[in-house]
Amino acid sequence: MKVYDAATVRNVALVGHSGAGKTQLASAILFDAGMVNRLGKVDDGTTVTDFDDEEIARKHTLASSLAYAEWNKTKVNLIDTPGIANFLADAQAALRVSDAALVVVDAVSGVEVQTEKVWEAADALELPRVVVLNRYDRERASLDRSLESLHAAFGRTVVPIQIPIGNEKTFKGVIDLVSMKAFTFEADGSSTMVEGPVPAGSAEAAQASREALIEMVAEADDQLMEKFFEAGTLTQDELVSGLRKAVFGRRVCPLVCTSAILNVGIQPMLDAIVQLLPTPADRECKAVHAKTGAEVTVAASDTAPYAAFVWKTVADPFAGRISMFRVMSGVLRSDSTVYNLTRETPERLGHLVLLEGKTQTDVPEIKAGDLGAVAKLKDTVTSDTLADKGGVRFAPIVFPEPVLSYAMEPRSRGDEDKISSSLQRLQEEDPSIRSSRDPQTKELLLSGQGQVHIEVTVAKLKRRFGVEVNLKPPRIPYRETITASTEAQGRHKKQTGGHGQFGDCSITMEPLPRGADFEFVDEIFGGSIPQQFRPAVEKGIQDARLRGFLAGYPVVDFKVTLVDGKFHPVDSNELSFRMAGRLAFKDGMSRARPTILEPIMNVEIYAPNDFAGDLMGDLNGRRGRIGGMDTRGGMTVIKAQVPMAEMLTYEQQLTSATGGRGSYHMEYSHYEEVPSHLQTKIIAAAKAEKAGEAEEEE
Ligand SMILES: Nc1nc2c(ncn2[C@@H]2O[C@H](COP(=O)(O)OP(=O)(O)OP(=O)(O)O)[C@@H](O)[C@H]2O)c(=O)[nH]1
Ligand SMILES: [Mg+2]
Repeated sequence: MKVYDAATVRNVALVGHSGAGKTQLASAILFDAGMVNRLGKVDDGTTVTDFDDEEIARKHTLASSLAYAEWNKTKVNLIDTPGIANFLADAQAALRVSDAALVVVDAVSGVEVQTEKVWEAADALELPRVVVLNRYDRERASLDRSLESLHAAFGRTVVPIQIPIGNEKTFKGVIDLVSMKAFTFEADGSSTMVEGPVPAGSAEAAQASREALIEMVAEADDQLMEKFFEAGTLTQDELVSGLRKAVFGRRVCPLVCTSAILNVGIQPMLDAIVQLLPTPADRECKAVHAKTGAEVTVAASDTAPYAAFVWKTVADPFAGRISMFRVMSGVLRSDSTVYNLTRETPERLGHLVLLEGKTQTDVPEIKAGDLGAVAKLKDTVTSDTLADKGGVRFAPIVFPEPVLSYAMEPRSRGDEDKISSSLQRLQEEDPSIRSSRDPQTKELLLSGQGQVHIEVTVAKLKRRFGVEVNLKPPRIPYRETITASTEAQGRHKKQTGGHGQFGDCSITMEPLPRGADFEFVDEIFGGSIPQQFRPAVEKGIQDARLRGFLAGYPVVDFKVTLVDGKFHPVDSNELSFRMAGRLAFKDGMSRARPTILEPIMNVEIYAPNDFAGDLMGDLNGRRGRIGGMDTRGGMTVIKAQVPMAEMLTYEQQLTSATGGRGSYHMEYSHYEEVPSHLQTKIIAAAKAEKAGEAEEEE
């Protein structure tokens, strides 16, 4: 029966820069553990964890997926995560339910931009980690150079517990520095492993590396440090138990060497995972008591009340919704009813399953600490807690706000509704996308983390839901604001036969700090405008400010105070005051010295040192402000703030300038005023667009 106790489970997420070999590594692990009977390859589209059509087509992981390997009587749960920057949120979600991270690093490139991002994410969750130096069979692979970049980025806690035998094409095994044994492989993809003594030629290097490891382990613990000073070394037992403790306390991040494609070093790595990484029972998770709000810790104990955390949802048009969860405490049983504490509603659990990529195995129950999934939950979505009333709730996963929006056009008329409903389903699966309607152009907008993210979402729409859309070029979400305070008045008056229309309001407008959006204050004393019409004034101003003043972008970061007005006992109504509000806004804007704001991005660029000068020059040309520059081994890290409008074509530029060796990460920072010569262009473009639309309508 496939039910595992916490002590026999390890939950690890494979994280790291795209192309480091996470998926291939998962594939080799599953093969060596006998979970599958051939070594699946990313390049052939035959891995367990990249099963989605879009992943196979692109040869990249686009969503986290779950698999498990049984190794030394232990269930190693593996979450293969995407390395492409646009999908970072999914890697972060995976880390939330992991007890350790396997940080996969390319032995040629060393640390890359996404390596840093996942490292930061693991730091924030206080997760122990193992560094897997993969692709060691490639030309220019180097342990020394990789260590140099790892040390520069993350400090000296990264310590080899194995050293490679052979290099590049001759890489065929590793020397384990704890057992001082050599493990060699056929390097042909088979699982054959031969254990032997340390080869004579490597004895000295192995001894020196072992001593460095012993020193780091001793340093991590005061008692061991004393023993180390007395004896000059540690006993084997002290090393083994000390290393485990040091890993757990994040004083040592062990490094192992592998070639996932040739199946070299995978089994010693699995041994290290089982021996050195904490079990769910070793770690306590933070939670909040649902009733009292008190912070509590939850232990992975089967006898505690059940509590499970949903970390991922998959929207399958046929199988329905699949919810992936971690049982944080207690036991979850198939065919039982549980309570969704977040939505405050009962949920019926059907068959609980273990996942091996897309393959499901029914299980009667899933115990504390283990990962599993269940289909067809009614109301449950990502970040929800399943636990009894009065139980504990886990903090929701924070997904990044979208940074880029594209307008979509349905290919066939009448598909609009289907697009909206399908996007809603996809949003359940990927909360970092948004869909909305542009208030000015009425176009359907799809917002996400970047171009790849949007393209993948559009491809999913087609493959899974059969709807096709055309994407228009991305729109920069400019904003407008005011820079001066002013008084303004709006009067709407119409005489049409019987009842007329009359509304009049006086307002003041003043700038607010960036990010404050919009504030409306009613400061009318007495009844110059009757209470029931005042909200209409605010509505009118809201309508108008969302339509913009200079170039059709929403006006933000200002405050309107309603100070006075007039009304007519017969002719005044809501509509009249709404119109008056609009007119007052327009009147005020003409004097409030309006200006245009643009989004500024935080950008981090990683590239080999030789390119640093060119890249800095290029950033200057993009109106970038360089915030810092650092070297990590042979790589330069540049941090800069750059307007989003200048970054739309950056990906292609960086790839061609660095021959594909540079990488970057970008996230939204804040809004800033656009220089005035560029404002003129934005205004002209908006006018041209409007004129074009008017023509179309004719
Ligand atoms: N030579 C060599 N190639 C490898 C090795 N591991 C993976 N590759 C290749 O490197 C490429 C990327 O491997 P993946 O496993 O897809 O990398 P990933 O880290 O999952 O990438 P993302 O899914 O984009 O985050 C593929 O072409 C693999 O065949 C290795 O050890 N040696
Ligand atoms: Mg992958």
